[in-house]
Amino acid sequence: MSLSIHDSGLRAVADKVLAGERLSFEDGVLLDERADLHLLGQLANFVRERKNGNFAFYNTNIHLNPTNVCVYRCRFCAFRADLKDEKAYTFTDDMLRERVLEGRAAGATEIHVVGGLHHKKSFDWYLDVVRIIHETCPEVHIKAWTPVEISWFSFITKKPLQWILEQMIHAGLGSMPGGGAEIFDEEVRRQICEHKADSDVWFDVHRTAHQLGLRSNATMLYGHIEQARHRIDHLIRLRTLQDETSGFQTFIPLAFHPENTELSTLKKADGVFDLRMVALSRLMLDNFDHIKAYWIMLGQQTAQLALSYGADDVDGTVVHELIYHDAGAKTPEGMTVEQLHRLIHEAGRIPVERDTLYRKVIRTGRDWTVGEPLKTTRV
Ligand code: V47
Ligand code: SF4
Repeated sequence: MSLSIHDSGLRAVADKVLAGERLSFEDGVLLDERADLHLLGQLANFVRERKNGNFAFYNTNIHLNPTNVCVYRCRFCAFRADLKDEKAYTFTDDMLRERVLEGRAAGATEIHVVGGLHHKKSFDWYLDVVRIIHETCPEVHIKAWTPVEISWFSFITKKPLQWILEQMIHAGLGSMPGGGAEIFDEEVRRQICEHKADSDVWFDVHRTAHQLGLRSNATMLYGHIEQARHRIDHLIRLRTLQDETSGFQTFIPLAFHPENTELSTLKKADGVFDLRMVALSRLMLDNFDHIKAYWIMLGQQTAQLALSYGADDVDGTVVHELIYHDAGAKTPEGMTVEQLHRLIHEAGRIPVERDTLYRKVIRTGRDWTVGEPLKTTRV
């Protein structure tokens, strides 16, 4: 690949990428602060195609946020409510069954479950959320709870994280989503979400989950008060745990949406910032197989572009998303498989439906079987 780069520092970093060498913290900060979008995109696309060829993955999924009542008050969150708020809600068992049956009727292979930390609900209630979903549709994969929730369950039961995860697995938990990561830097975290699980706890939960055989995802919330050094530190902390466990599947950079939050005076990240974050993630996370351009958050057009800036996955049909829509996201609340196919084809990529564990889905209408895990080149 021929690149015209005049800055000798950036040239050295680009040479490392092309040679498949790992980037350091300093390399990452240099790229974040000095590389233009075009260079980041060219390098990230090179790595993306080396790992995942021309494929772009999606899944057929549905979201369920069982309650928005939450004891915490993260400053970036527009979703949470106090118990007595007009917008507070909590699902009944019948509502859970109805939601999963609705997903099943639409052919969903996955249900993504996260919510608030409801101080009047016991651990058994949260366990029952998983159990009821699993008993209603055992074939649907349950991707549920962030370390913030798992550590809350540990706090209210006084039981170790491992015990909590084992109970959840027994009830039907299949994997964990990537939320609750925000920014790991302790000072930034103190300013945006002071009381909730700290970064050590976040990593303890994922490490324990990986040791129990669960796969999980990881995220980073960018575009608020953090700076380049915090973003790169965040990515390197994730890369370090991945070296140890290989349990992460996908990384999802998440742009902060300020509307209806305590940080509403901040400006939302623009498309250039979004694409830069997708590309930087691809370049720093050399041991992650997949980078997800979450279309709900990016918008469909930026998600299409992101497929040439390092991303190889667009998430899924995502029916019933609330966290971003409460914070002002203007994207639709869901997309059909046909729309996702069109989005991916128009971006020049080949759509492949995957299940949560990145196995190829072979579909007949609303029913499916899965093939072998899809091959990604580890370089
Ligand atoms: O942890 C909350 C973020 C996350 C806002 O694993 C906000 O496949 C922007 O983790 N503006 C939850 N972001 C969503 C999440 C996720 C999404 C899609 C796929 C997967 C996966 C995981 O959303 C939270 C927080 O970082 N968030 N409020 C907001 N106003
Ligand atoms: Fe609660 Fe999660 Fe919102 Fe924080 S981000 S206030 S933990 S629902």
